[in-house]
Amino acid sequence: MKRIFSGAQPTGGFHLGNYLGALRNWVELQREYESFFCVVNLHALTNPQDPKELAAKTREVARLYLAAGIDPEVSTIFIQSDVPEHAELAWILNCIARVAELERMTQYKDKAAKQREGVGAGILNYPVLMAADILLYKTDLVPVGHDQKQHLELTRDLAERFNRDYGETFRIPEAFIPKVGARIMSLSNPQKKMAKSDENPQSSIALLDDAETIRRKLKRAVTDSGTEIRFDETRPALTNLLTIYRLLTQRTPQEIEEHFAGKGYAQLKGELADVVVEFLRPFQERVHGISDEELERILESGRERASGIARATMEEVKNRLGLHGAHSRN
Ligand code: AQP
Repeated sequence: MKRIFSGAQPTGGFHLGNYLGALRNWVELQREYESFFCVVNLHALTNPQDPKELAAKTREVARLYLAAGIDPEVSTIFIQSDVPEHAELAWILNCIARVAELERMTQYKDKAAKQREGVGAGILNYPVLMAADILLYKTDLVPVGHDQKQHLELTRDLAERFNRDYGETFRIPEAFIPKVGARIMSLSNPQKKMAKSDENPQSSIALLDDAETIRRKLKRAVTDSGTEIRFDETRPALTNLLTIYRLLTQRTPQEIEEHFAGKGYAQLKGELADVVVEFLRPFQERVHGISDEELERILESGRERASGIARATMEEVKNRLGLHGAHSRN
């Protein structure tokens, strides 16, 4: 069975973009692939975190995976820092990565531009840790949103470089980027993607937002000029709202345009709010229905399964590099 690996950071409010761009596809793919879904808490350290909040968010993201439909009987759910091989392989890959190629990453450039007091080295090295996450599991497919495309290309380059220099070790992974929903845009600025790190809470709908907040955010969402409700690339704010509506109702663009013919933005926003609230209600109930004990049991069994594979890959990598510890000489 081929493998998939993906993850999300336990930072900020997990939003509809994360669900529609990534999580939704994990749920669909999990029965066709041996699946590993990680809460990437080491990635979260690239920005300052409150330790208590980070620990709580890490559990919350694991709950969101389960509530979305990740089945722990068929998929492995685990926390990145529980498997130390992620950081170990990241160091090794850092030694074959070039500073110039990391500096070319658009996400690094965007984040570096925003830092006032010097950019943390972790922000530059972020995609190398992501490469380690993926390569440790000899992953075939990585279901992610569009923003991760460039990082996945870097992962492939690092794997190919390692294989060329030290012998065939890593599988070269492919990205799985959905045709629709790979880039859900901010509600307050349709030129920017919906992001957890956005300082404006109005810009995204968090999966744990209550009904009133969702209605208010959608009511205030920016729109474009023009009145006709139709999918139109020249009207990105409207198209973003329609794309969310499309994915949650599973109706075709034609059906949606017919449905909204002669109606205005207020009607669209109101109906979209109903759809989002109805979608999130059972989802939120499931999040709160998972007991702490059950969650810990799932994460522990995930840690064990992930560790077994990660350890075997690291053994192979160390052998390739001549890093033999005392135990491996016996
Ligand atoms: N707007 C989006 N539309 C579609 N997919 C998205 N993803 C993120 N934003 C969108 C995908 O969600 C997965 C988890 O990504 P993440 O944890 O990095 O979330 P984020 O919202 O991107 O978080 P941040 O804190 O705002 O991080 P930065 O600033 O690093 O982007 C991924 O598969 C991602 O593609």
